[in-house]
Amino acid sequence: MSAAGNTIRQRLRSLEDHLRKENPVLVASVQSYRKLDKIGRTLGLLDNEESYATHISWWPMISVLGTFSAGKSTFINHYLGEQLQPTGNQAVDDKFSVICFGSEQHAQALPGIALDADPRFPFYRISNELERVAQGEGRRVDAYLQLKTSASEQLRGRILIDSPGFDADSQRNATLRLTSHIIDLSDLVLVFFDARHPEPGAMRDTLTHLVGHTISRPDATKFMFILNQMDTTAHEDNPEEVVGAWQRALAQEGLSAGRFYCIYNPEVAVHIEDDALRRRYEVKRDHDLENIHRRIQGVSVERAYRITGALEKLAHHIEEKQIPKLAEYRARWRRLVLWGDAVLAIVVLGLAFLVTGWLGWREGWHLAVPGAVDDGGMRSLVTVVVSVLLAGWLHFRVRRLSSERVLARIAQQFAPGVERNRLSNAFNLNTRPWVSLFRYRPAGWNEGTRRRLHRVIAEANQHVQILNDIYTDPSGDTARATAPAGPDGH
Ligand SMILES: Nc1nc2c(ncn2[C@@H]2O[C@H](COP(=O)(O)OP(=O)(O)OP(=O)(O)O)[C@@H](O)[C@H]2O)c(=O)[nH]1
Ligand SMILES: [Mg+2]
Repeated sequence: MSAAGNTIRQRLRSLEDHLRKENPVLVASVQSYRKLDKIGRTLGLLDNEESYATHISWWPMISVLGTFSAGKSTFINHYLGEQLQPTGNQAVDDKFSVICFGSEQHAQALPGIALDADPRFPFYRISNELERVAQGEGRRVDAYLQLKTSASEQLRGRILIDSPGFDADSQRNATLRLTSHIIDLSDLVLVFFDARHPEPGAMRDTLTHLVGHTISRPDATKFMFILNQMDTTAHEDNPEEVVGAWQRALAQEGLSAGRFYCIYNPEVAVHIEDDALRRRYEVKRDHDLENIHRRIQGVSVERAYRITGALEKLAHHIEEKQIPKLAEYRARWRRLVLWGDAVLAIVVLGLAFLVTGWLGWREGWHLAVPGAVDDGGMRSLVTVVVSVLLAGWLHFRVRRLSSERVLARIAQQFAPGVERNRLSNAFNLNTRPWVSLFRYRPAGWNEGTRRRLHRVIAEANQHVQILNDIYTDPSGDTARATAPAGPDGH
């Protein structure tokens, strides 16, 4: 196995070590992913330094997004029970902090490259992605991301992401790309707003990005919209109006019903003099905070099912989408080669016919010359050898050119990205010189491979059953504790 192959093997081993401590149920899933990797490599869909396991997030991920100084970092510190993130009234965070569990008592901060190079994190090779949207930014991954560890028990089995205050107008492309990547991978997204400025009217684009774009997503239920710093509204004549204004601003973006929460941080809140009012605020805050925390706790369960589901989906995708596509490309290639060969054969035979005729005519003329030597046998042998070599060379040229035509078609059908690369690589495996033109199934695909693939699907189903055994509870207690919070009015 190559050095790159060894690296990926080591990485999967460290993923397993990590899961053994964090969530042992998932170790078996890594083994199934390994089996799928082997199948992918046999088919040429995956190269040696790749693993399907590095394309998904193994962590339950909760991201905290929102406007400047809304209290994102303060909320995270409160949840962790430690002052991990800096907070303050000016813009504090200028990069994304990926916060994960580390058993050492002292929190550590590592540069973004630590995330870029480690497949256990959902930012593996993110620098390539950044480079694609903004040239030169891939090398500056440290300017966008950092990794922090905390020994807080609340973090066991999950990753939290703290983000810089979101302002779509001044945001660079790379930051927008990272925000979308984080939203895509997150199991839960908390979107923070500031009750001191409940209608971020000046920030229309920000609202569109954080609210408008989220509504039509298939995973829209993973967003929770939070109005923070509610304590600052207590002195207002009509505090309800603050919440009303906020909800109207969100409604303008299309979000009219859903998951609205109003909270504030007990540690930094301004004191509310009026006892009755304070109690009312506290009751509402505790109720909403409990909902949010419960949802964060439930994310580990959602993640376990997501990983198993992704394994099964990948296996089905190979058999139902990629194999038929490869068979189609092979058939197309074969047709192009046979047509090319046929046209060439006609041209070459025609030429041979003409040359032979001409030689025959000269021969006749030569024989007429007294003293001419009869070397016809030798010449025929040379002619045959040269013709065979020429025909072989031409045939392989035709194969090459035809395969380039098919690769161009793949590029037409698929946007640049993982799927296009996988199909192109697998197709290349099918056109190597020693692969027969008359093999109808894609290279590497046979009864044995099909059986191995079905075994992976069966294993994925077994994993789901194991998860059900662990997480379902006929009495309903666990279900209640992990169910997504329903629409929460005020
Ligand atoms: N009164 C009050 N102040 C709060 C609350 N939450 C946070 N703050 C204060 O608001 C300021 C901003 O808080 P941060 O946690 O730094 O806000 P952030 O959203 O992380 O800010 P950036 O990272 O700069 O975008 C700090 O001074 C906090 O002490 C709250 O619930 N009530
Ligand atoms: Mg912050």
